[in-house]
Amino acid sequence: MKQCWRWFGPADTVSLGDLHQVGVEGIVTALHHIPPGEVWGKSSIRERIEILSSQSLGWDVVESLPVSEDIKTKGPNYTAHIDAYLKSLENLASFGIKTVCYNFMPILDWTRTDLRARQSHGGTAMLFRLLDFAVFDLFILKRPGASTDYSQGQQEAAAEHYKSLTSDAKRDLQNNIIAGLPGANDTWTLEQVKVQLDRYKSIDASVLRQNLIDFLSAVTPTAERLGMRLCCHPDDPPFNLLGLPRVMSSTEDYAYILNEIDTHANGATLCTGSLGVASAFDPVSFVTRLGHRIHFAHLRNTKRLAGSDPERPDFFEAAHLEGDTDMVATIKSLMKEEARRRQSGREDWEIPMRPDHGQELLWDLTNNSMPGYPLIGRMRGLAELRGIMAAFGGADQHT
Ligand code: DNO
Repeated sequence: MKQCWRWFGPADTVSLGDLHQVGVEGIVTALHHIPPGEVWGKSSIRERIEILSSQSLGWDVVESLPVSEDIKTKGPNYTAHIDAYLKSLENLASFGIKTVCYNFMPILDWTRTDLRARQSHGGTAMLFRLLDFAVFDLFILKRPGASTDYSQGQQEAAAEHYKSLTSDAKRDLQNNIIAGLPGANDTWTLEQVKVQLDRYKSIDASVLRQNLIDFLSAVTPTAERLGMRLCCHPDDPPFNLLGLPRVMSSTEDYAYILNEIDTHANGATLCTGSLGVASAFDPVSFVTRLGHRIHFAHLRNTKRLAGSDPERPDFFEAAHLEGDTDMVATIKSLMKEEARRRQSGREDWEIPMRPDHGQELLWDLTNNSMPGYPLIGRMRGLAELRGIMAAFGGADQHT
């Protein structure tokens, strides 16, 4: 697998030059300053490529070319935003950039309630706790109808918990959830979330799934002609939040979408950390069933905690080899898939991966690292994942 690294552009706290010491082989980045729905112009793309190449690095994966809320909801700017998406794909392809990640989560991208939960080793990890989320939903956002999403017991526990929070803790919780974690398409205020929620009033899972299919029907012919690979990122966490539907939460969800739009240009980002929160998820069977359409892998581990709802478990981001996902088996199956691709002569045999997220460790704790994206924690993750890849001896071993 190609060992890539997510870099957020010139504002990133990690410098590109340092990545050589980490052993990074390729870069995952995006033009985060361009709002969803606008065209990524050639000069902006060229500028980013030049920054990377000045450090002898290339742009392997776009993460993400964001899909706007107007596309997800078929809002008034639908056609203009689809046209902009197509133009951005054309512009990226003109520089040879072929792999493009996106997600189809309504309003919120990845969601955590605590960005820095202290671990027994002294570092920190990110955490999702349904109780905290319920506090936000019921008492901070005060979403109409929210109570139907929580049992009587959960509502009472949330009310108690809310009373115990200081105003700083309430503000932090709100920011963690809606102010946008690194890489999220949008940052929202409470009022804006309410406006967005209104747009989803008549959108249930089947409508959202159809909107995803319509988006893919509109963009994959162009992607196919340009030899590009779109790869949808799963819902994180893989269950509904704020009463909104989520439609890319399981292997079945992927199988359905990949089958509906059955072209190589319509692929998957396998994110073990997102999908692995569901106890039913089996990464090896995901790779066995859908491996030929995996265009990008996020390798990360989560550990479920005893929460209040088995369908919406609490979890924290464990070290890369320590969570519920069997990372050794996952990497082995991905490397077998690479070997199959080589045998069949596929030019895109090598799957770009990145060590997704990391715990904050050592230097990270005092260096303002971005939530989920610290240097040392990710470096530890990459080193461990790389060790597994080396143990399997590269793709040649599997031919
Ligand atoms: C979080 C990321 C996500 C991901 C998007 C893809 O760390 O994995 O924000 O980039 O969902 O569009």
